[in-house]
Parts: sequence; structure tokens; C-alpha cells
Amino acid sequence: MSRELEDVSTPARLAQAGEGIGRDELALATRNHGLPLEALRYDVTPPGLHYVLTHYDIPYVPEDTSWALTMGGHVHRPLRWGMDDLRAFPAVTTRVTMECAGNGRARLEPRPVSQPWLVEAVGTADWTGVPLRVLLAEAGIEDGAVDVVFTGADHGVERGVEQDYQRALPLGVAAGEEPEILVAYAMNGAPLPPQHGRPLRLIVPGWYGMAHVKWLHEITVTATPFTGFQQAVAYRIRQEPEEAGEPVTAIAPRALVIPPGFPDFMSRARVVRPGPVSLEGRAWSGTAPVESVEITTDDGRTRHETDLDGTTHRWGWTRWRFEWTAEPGEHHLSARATDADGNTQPLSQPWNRGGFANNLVQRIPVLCLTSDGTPHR
Ligand SMILES: Nc1nc2c(c(=O)[nH]1)N[C@H]1C(S)=C(S)[C@@H](COP(=O)(O)O)O[C@H]1N2
Ligand SMILES: [Mo]
Repeated sequence: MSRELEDVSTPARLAQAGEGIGRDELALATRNHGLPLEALRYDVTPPGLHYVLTHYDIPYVPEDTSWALTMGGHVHRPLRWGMDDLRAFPAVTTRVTMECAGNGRARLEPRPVSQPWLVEAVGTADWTGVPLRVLLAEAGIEDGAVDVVFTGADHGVERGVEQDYQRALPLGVAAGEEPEILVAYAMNGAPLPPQHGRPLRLIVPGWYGMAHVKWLHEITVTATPFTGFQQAVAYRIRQEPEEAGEPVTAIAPRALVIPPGFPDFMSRARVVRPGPVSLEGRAWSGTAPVESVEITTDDGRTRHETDLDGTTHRWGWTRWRFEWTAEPGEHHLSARATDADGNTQPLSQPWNRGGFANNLVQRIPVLCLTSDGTPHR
């Protein structure tokens, strides 16, 4: 019997009604971890708490490995830079909130079977590197160029297709200044950790995670639109499998609440005591700056504006606050972000086959105890 890649790599599918999270999804969930939501407290996510998503294996790249980035294709001068060459360019540091396009997927009904994120696939870091437009200008773009393709050093098979991880940006985005795309060699002032792309990755502020190619070693300018798997097959918003679909690009607005009180170990349900409770969280949007965050503590019956701190980081999240007086009983909290273009979060669930860009508002059950008695330790 002939054994083919299709034997181990099956087509995308939706879970049956009532089908629980499977072993395949569990295996992905243990590799690709989310941000523990209490870490929303930090302006910059501490090392190890930023979410991680890797399709194949994390390449083994010891710290002293010599690494080269090449630029070729539809350019006047094909170029090759070592790490020291890249560090010799004027460095730019940008604070960026990154979110996986699949964040929210596991809440969909029916559930697309893939990495089962709830709401935690997010993190914020200060990324340092060279603006991509500077590297493109050094190579010189030839007339007729349309896309810039980025190739990572990781290799795998997905839905039967063997591939290196590759994504493209339209030339106008790649060479743009707003956002300014970075070829980054540092995260929070230190060399990139292995799981975040050591030694080099792309940073595309405001775009969902799939665009930020890790373990970057090749940039190719093309005169025809790039049709690789991660561009033309994956990361498209579709209702039906045969549709071409719309590409996933900028991050839709989202607000998350720092979980108040204390949690139950298993259910993660939140428990607070009666009286004043400071509710805080973060909000971000790739489409336009966050303009307001509204909160409800009674499942939508009443809504209140929260106080935003005027962040100076366009591509990083904003902190919001609201003072709540908790009364005994069960409560449901939700925060909802709206950006300056009027994009906001849906109150009822939109759906697409890949489970992308699901920014449905988060709903957090909180139990407020009847007494403010001394807690047991
Ligand atoms: N080479 C490569 N780059 C990649 C990926 C990958 O699997 N391989 N995953 C992408 C996806 S889907 C996401 S969400 C982000 C996650 O980046 P992080 O792990 O640093 O948070 O990396 C992107 N870049
Ligand atoms: Mo992702």
C-alpha cells in the first residue's frame, strides 16, 4: 500500500454538533499557549507569557548561529545581509499588540477543528529591527512588482500540502510607513526567543499574527500575486469551502477584562466579595485607534463608559478602568471596544469556516459572595 502525505494530513473539517475538543486540538493547545489573562495587567507582556502559535516545529537555532536574510526576485540588486549587517541599520522599536487570527475560534458553533483558542491568543511586546521599506529601497524595486513574499525556516505539511511557512504582503503595505513593517531581531530589548522567531521575524503592526513571519530568511519580490497555501487557501474568511473568500488582514477591535477577584481552579469562575471592585482591562484595534470601551456588569441591561488611559503607542493596547460596586449574587461582565472608524465588537456570534477574526464580546460570570467575612487560606 502506498503511503502519501494525505494519510497523515487530512482536510479541514467542522466539529459535529456537541463534539468535544479532541486529542488533536488538545495537542495543539498544549504547544500553542495563550496569555494568562491576569497578565493583561502588564503594559508589555513579560517573557514567556506572550501567546505562542507555531504551525510546524520551532526550528533549532542556537544563539551563535550565523543567519542570512536574502532579498531577491523583482529587484534591481539581489542582496544578502548577516545579523551584524542588519543591526548596523538605524534601529526602530515599536510596541505592538499581536493577536492570532484564530482567537475566539473554539467559541464558534459549529467549531472549526484547529487550534482551539478562546480569547487569550494575544500579547504585547516592544519589537526592535530594521524597517522593511529601508531594505526594499536598498535592493530597488523593479517596475511591475505586486507582492513581497516572506519565507520562514520552518517546514511542514498542512491539509496535504508540504510547504515552508510563507506569507506575502502587497507591495504598498510592505513598503509603507503607516504601519511601518519591521524585520525584527529583538523582543523587549533581548534577542528573539526561539518560539518567537529567533533570530529574525517580520512584524506587521495592526495585522493578525499570521502575517508576522518568524525565522525569516528569505524575502522575494514578485510580479504576480502570491498564491501560497497560507495566503490563498488558509486565512480567508469563507462560509463555504469552495469560495475564494476575503483575506484576513487587520485586527478587529477587542476588549478583554483582567479577571476580577479570585478563580475556581477547574471552572475558572470568578469570585469577588461585596463592595468596591476596580475593573480594568485592555483594548486594541488594528483598523483604527481605540476610541471607547463600554462595560456592562448586568449582562447588557446597563452600559457605562470606562476611562481610557491616552496611550501614545498606536499599535499597542490601551488600558481602561471602571469602578464597580459589587452586590451579592451572580453577575455577567462584558467590555466592548469601538475604534475611531466605528468598528466595534458584535454582541451575537458571526461565523466563518476557518474561525477567523471572531471578536464577539467576552462574557465573564462573576459570583459575588453574600458576606465580606475573613477568607480561609
Ligand atoms: N515561520 C512561521 N511564522 C509564523 C507562524 C509559523 O507557524 N511559522 N505562525 C504565525 C501565526 S499564525 C501567528 S498567530 C504568529 C504568532 O507569533 P508568536 O508565536 O510570536 O506569538 O506567528 C506567525 N508567524
Ligand atoms: Mo495565528
